[in-house]
Amino acid sequence: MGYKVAVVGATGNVGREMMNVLVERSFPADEVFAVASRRSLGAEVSYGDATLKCQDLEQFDFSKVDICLMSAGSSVSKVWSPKIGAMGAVVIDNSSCWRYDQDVPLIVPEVNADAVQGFTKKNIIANPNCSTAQLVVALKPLHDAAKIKRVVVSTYQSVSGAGKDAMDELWSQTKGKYVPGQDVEPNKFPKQIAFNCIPHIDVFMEDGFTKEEWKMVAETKKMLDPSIKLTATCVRVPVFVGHSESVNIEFERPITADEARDILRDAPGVQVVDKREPGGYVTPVEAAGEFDTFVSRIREDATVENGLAMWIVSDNLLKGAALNTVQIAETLIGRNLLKAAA
Ligand code: 11C
Repeated sequence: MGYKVAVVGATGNVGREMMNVLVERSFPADEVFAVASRRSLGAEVSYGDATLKCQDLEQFDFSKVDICLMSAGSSVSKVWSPKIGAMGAVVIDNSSCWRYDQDVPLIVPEVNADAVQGFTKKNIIANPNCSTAQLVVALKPLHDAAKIKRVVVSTYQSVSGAGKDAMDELWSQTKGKYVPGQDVEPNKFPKQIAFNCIPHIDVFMEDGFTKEEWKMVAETKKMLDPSIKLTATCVRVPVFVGHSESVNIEFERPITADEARDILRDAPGVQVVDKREPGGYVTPVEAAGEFDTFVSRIREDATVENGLAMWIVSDNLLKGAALNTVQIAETLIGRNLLKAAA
């Protein structure tokens, strides 16, 4: 017997990808429900060959589902995840609302699958921020091998991380640059995104870092090791899908670029593409639509002791969101932690 699954926020970028990933991975679902706010009532989303009509979040009976994949933003999750959890469904939430709650596990299955057991306190499991998910997938096997002391990361994040309207803004603003009188003013972004880069994602914090940068620190510590020091600069770039990261890592023990390449080749969820020639690396265009995280440009960084530099790219809507959420559900099933309702 399979599971009954609700996807909340089904009409968003991530919600639609959740539907696709459930199908692509042959998730053992008997029934899948598309749920969204009243605004999207009646909207249709694809689930394989089927078309599902969105049901109203306020009216939906969550007691009939086993798992709720939630991608409706923090304010919706704050109200609804505890209610849905109390009705017996396990909520796997893609927002930042529950990630830092000590009673809620924050999970990337390749990194800390064992921590998933802690979900029973609230019946909620958190999915990390997209830029952290792809980073820790690559850091974990290297940390196991040579113990990471410090990480310096600069991100090049695609506009899909900011939602469908943000993708539309990049598209129309880019076209508008070529058509006299059709200039599109910044709206979703604080500055022009077409043909530009913006060193600002999420809100500013008191210390001058942005919340996106803070999330990378807090989430890496929670999932991988609180002793790791990490500093981030997060930048929005005019790319539709796929986040890229330039990463410098300082280890406690020596590790060569060749050793790191071999370790990463064996790591789950990672592909190494690292030919030292033109095009011998992965860019976001190639990573889009792929489940794996790609690591390229691995080299020794002689400016610090035991240093490595690398380039990490992944589909932010997949490993950074929908795929990881479904993998968490698969982890629960694989460990017999999820019971299908009769
Ligand atoms: C972005 N990383 O690219 C963000 C999107 O905390 O889940 C995801 C925000 C989050 O804008």
